[in-house]
Amino acid sequence: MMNRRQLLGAGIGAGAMLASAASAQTRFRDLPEAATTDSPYTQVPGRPGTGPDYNPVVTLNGWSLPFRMNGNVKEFHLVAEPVERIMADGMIARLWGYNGQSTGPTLEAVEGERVRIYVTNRLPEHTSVHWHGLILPSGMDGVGGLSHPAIPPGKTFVYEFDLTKSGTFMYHPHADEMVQMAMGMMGLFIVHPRDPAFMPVDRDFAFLLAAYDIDPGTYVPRIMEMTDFNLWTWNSRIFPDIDPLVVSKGDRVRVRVGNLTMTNHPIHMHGYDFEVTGTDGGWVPESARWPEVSIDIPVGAMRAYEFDAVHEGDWAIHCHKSHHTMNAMGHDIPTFIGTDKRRLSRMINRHQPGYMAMGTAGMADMGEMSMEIPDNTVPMMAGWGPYGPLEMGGMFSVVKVRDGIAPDDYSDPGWYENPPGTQAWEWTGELPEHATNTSPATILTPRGGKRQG
Ligand SMILES: [Cu+2]
Repeated sequence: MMNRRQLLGAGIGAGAMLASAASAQTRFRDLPEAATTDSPYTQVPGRPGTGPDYNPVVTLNGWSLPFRMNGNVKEFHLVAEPVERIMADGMIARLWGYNGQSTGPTLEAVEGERVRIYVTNRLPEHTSVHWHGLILPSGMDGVGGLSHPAIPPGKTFVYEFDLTKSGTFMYHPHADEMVQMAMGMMGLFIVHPRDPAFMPVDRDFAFLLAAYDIDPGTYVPRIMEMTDFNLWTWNSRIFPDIDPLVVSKGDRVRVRVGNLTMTNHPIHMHGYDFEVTGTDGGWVPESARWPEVSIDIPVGAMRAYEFDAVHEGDWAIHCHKSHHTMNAMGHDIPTFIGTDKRRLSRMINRHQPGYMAMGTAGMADMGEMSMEIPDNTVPMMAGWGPYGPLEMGGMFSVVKVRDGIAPDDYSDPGWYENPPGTQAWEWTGELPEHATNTSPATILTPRGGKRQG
């Protein structure tokens, strides 16, 4: 069963594949066609029809860039340009990105291949592309002014190098870097192992952590912000509109997470322990792995972790910094917990009948009510589950593990139905007396002790 977004995603995914077929026909032209998409939905790539085989990565709310083989060289065409990104229903961001989207498309190739990447600059200023983590000639490293002159607006540069190792890498500008990354310019570069039997997985997910500061009612990020961001995204997408990670029970699953924000993000997944199997430096040998349930992704780094999907259910996956699972919010609000504002509310209501005192019993009411919000923003807490509001935003999604999902099926299976007797329930009987500890033997500093004297 596909919902609207997956139909859209699938449709445009098929379009991207047509574009790929079309680009194969133009292989003898000078410049490969630059595929583009306006879809913010996950587009599941098909297996490569040409070049060495690999099991493609599924980029959450993203896509993989079509390529063409030119002899033995795999050719891509990246276009740096202004884009509009639908971060969530009701929220558009005017960003800079690649080939129609921010974050940019994922590049996928195979260890040992030679790649030729055409980069066309349609930005109003110069740019460059740095290939984070890849081992390549100094002149291909993409640091504007150091490795080569920056790419002027309107010009196309070519990067060409051999992929000497497999792993998860990233690309981003190294020219006016602070501005261009704050505007959303980044993407993933996946190099698959030459040997398909090396660390195979059934499902291979990838996403980039990206943070923006976009005031409610506006569209362009405040590029000078250094710490106080208000939109914490996975691939420039926020909950409740980050697609779920759909998995069939028994699958071996890899999740690759890259961090191009300015702070660390402890990514926590419920229901499992897992092992970190890769960094942007390479694969982690089995003897050096240990079990985790959260993995901190440092700034400018990537981690890949793996698990066997043996536990059915709906399992939250999120950044464990609780402010990073919120959408646009102010941080300079006083705490009202424990304050009785009833009399104040009555007084204000005489002048402003709609006024409600909020926050006196926590802020969960924010998740349920539909307050009027400015144009082009999203509520701070959002998302409804089968049992009520999820009260989440930002960097949050759900790993959905179900029995018998077809290998290529990533469509949302709906909410998990917990088997009878396996769900927390309300107790309505007598409560046992709760334990207290008033024994003098266990009180280290007795009340009325000597200090008072
Ligand atoms: Cu975070």
